[in-house]
Amino acid sequence: MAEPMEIRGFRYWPGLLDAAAQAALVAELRAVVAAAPLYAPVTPGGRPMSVRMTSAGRLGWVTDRRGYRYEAAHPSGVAWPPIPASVLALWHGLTGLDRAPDCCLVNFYGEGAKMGLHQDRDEGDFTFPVLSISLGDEALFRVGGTDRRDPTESLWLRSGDVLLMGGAARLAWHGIDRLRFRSSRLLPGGGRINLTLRVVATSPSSS
Ligand code: MD6
Ligand code: FE
Repeated sequence: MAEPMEIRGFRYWPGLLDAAAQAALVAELRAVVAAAPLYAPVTPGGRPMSVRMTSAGRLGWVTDRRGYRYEAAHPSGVAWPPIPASVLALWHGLTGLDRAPDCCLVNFYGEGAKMGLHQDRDEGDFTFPVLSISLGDEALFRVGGTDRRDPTESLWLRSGDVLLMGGAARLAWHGIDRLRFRSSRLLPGGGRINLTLRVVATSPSSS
């Protein structure tokens, strides 16, 4: 595996997935979305998010008026589909962990979508890292420190890029400021997919 770059404690592999691997992953994600359709989430404060969302795995991350949390089923009631094998292989290869992730959160960004600065802290154990895979259009990722007021820096995430947020960076603030819509031809209608793999650790998963 190529040596990663380091950015604010994140490990970063630009272009880790080649065009064929990206296309194969999109095909696997079409099956995920067919089983568990993308939906438009709402924050606990009642604000609609601009990204559409679904999950694969034992647990899915959801948000609605009842709060941010992990659930065993899609809002429609269907079980989340399994995490694609190629995604699990990346997780194990890059993290070196035997433990499988519980959740693969799938975020879809259409034209104009973004994600506010946040920490990922709905999991039970922050000693496990979060692995992020970007597909499709380029997106401006902003990353700071563990304090909301820490200075931030920005980088353009491109299709096939992979980031690992662990150690001191596990609780770093981060977000997506904007997209260069249609900067990639991976998705015929344009847009961006981001996958984040998480260990939720509320109970052991099979690995
Ligand atoms: C995104 N990523 O790239 C949003 N979270 O669309 C995240 O929120 C993220 O890249 C945890 C770890 C890595 C990430
Ligand atoms: Fe995040």
